[in-house]
Amino acid sequence: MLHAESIKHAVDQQLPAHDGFESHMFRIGAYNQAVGEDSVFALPFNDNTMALLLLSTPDMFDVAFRKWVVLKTMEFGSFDDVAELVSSPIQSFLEDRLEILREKLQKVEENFEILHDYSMTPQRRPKILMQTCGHVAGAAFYYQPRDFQEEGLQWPTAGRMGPNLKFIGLSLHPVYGGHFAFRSVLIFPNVLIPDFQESVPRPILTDAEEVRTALEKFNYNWKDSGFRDFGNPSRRYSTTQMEFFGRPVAERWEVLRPWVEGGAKNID
Ligand code: B12
Repeated sequence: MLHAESIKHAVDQQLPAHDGFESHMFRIGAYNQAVGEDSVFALPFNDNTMALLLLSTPDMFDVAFRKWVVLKTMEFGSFDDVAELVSSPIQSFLEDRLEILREKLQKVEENFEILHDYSMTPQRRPKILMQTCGHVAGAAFYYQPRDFQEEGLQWPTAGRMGPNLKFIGLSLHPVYGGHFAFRSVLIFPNVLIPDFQESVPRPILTDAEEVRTALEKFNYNWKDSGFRDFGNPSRRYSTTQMEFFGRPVAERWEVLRPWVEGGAKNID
């Protein structure tokens, strides 16, 4: 366990809370049990294998990413040049941070794999289900639609989601409500933690009707970010951040222009 703690410590030093990161430990077996041992989502590691779930809180965007955008603008010469050359800014920012983490981690534990929220198999299936990881690691309570269906209640209403979209579940964080995102999972195949007991996630909402409303907001109106406010979060995304994540990818850079061109009055 000492080795596992020192790995977590190294990760938390590279991705600290003041830069908007959190890490949560769990055993792969706890995840596999939740998704189903025989499910296509089960991960091929020993049950006792150590894993660390990384998530981002409001400060990742509003503090760390913002600094990165300013530095990149200086490096490339202008905001327009960065916007043209970097097509996925959040992904690039995270890759930069994870690259540094990778180097530092080598000194503590050489063997590890990283899966991201966007990692897909060749069949376009997610390699890992982040909301399930969040729940089993005790980081955020995962509200699944099927747990809130009741007899005689036709819910969710059929046909309201777009083509090929499912009515999906929502995770809520005890401090940030929906103002956070899952990012990556680090898996350490050589580190076994059989005695580790995952934290139990704290239920955030108690009323089933409120859960259904939160899930509807998340599935039907996610662009206005209203779903993020369920559970009375004590820290929230800035207006810039909500606007950024509510826009299509191609329009996102424009939201950031005031950070480098607008001066202090545009900072929220
Ligand atoms: C595919 C996907 C999409 C697709 C399709 C969405 C759809 N509506 O159909 C697209 C690209 C459109 C999309 C859009 C968005 N997404 Co999306 N998406 C995903 C992704 C990659 C996979 C989800 C998935 O397919 N799950 C598969 C199903 C089968 O999983 P499941 O229902 O949970 O089933 C498992 C559990 O039930 C488990 N299980 C069984 N029993 C038990 C018991 C317990 C106790 C537990 C814990 C588990 C468990 O076993 C099942 C599998 O065998 C995840 C990231 C990830 N890698 O997980 C993000 C994710 C779900 N999306 C997220 C978000 C925020 C969004 C957007 C709002 C993003 C945006 N700003 O653009 C939008 C709109 C969301 C919406 N409501 O539609 C967040 C949700 C965060 C949260 N707080 O919950 C995630 C987690 C990404 C992240 N980085 O945080 N998304």
